[in-house]
Amino acid sequence: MTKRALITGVTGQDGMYLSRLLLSKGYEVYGLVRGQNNPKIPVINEWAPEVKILTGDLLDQSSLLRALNSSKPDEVYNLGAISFVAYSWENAQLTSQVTGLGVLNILEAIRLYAGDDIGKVRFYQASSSEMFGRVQEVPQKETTLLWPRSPYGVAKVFGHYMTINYRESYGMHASSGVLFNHESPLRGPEFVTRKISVAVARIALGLQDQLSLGNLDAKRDWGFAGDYVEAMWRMLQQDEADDYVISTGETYSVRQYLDIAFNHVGIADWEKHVFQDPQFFRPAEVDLLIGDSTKARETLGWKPAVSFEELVTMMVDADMAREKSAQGK
Ligand code: F7E
Repeated sequence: MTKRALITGVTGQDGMYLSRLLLSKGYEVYGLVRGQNNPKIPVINEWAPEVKILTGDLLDQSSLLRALNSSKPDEVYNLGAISFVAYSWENAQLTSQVTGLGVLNILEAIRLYAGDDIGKVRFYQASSSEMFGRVQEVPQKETTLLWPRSPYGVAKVFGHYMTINYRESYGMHASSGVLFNHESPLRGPEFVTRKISVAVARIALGLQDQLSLGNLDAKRDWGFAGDYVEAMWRMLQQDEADDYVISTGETYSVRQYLDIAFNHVGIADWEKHVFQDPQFFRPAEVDLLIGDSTKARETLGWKPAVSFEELVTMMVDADMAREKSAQGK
C-alpha cells in the first residue's frame, strides 16, 4: 500500500530533500505551506512537482486538522519553524510561538485526528543541536543536559520535550531528531555557510570584493542535509519511537570553512576580503558543537556520506555555477 507523508516546512532546505527522498521511496507526499500566494510554492513545484501542496499554519490548529484530514498521513515530519538563530532575539515571541508552540499544535492536532488509533500516525520533530547551547559535555549526545543560548534554542527545547511528553502520555510514535548543523546548496543565504559560498563565488568572479561576518571562531559540526533527511525517515521506520543525535562527529570553525572555500577557488590570502562586523555577533554565542551519533549509527544504521571538505566545495561550486549563469558568462 502506498504510504502517505505530510511535511511541514516543505519549502525549506530539509523539506525539499526529504520530499524527494520520500517520493523516491514511492510515498505520496503532502507539503504544508503557509501564507497567501507564498513565493516558495513555484520553487517546490519545480523541485518536486509530485508534492501535493496544502495550505495551513502551525499557529492555526484547525488548518492543521484540515491538512491531516485531507492527507491522511502515515507519517508527519514537522520541519516548519522560524530557524534563523540570530533573528530569534529580535522576534523572540514569534519564534517561541512558531518554533515552540507550533510543535504542541501539530502534536495535539494529530492526537485529535487519530482518536483511539493513536498509532496510525508516526511523528518526527526537527529538534536541534542549538538546544545544547553552553555545552555541558563534549561531545554532545542524547543524554547531555540542555542549556539553550537563544530564544530559538529555548523554543526548540520546548518542542523536544513536548514530543517526548506526547510519546509518554499517549503512546504516540513520536521521535525527536537532534540534528546538528546541516547544509547544502539549498541553504538560505542568511546562514553562514551559504553566506560564505555565495560571497566566495562572487569574489572569485570579480563581482564583489568584501565579505562581512561575525564570530569566526565559532565551531560547528557541519553535515550535508541530503544525508540528514535519510536519518529522519529511518527514525520513523523503527518499531519504537525514540530520540537520536544526528551529527558527523567532527567540528570545524567558521575560519576553517573560509579557508577551504577560498582555497577551492584559488584564493589563499582570503583575510584581505573578510571583515568582522559587530552587527553579526550574537548576544549569546554557542561556541562549540560536536555531536556523538553512536546511537543513530548503531540503531538506525545511519552514517553521513559527505565529508566537510566535500560539503564546502559542493556549496562553492553550486554558487559559482549560479553566479556564472546569472551573469550569462
Ligand atoms: O551560524 C557564526 C554564528 O547562522 C553558525 C540553523 O539551521 O543550525 C543553524 O544554526 C555560526 C554561529 O547557524 C556569521 O555566530 C559568524 O556561531 O549558520 P548559522 P546556527 O546558528 O548554528 C542549527 C543546528 C539550527 O537548528 C538552526 O536552525 O556562524 N557566524 N558570522 C555567522 N552566522 C551567520 N548567520 N552570519 C554571519 O555573518
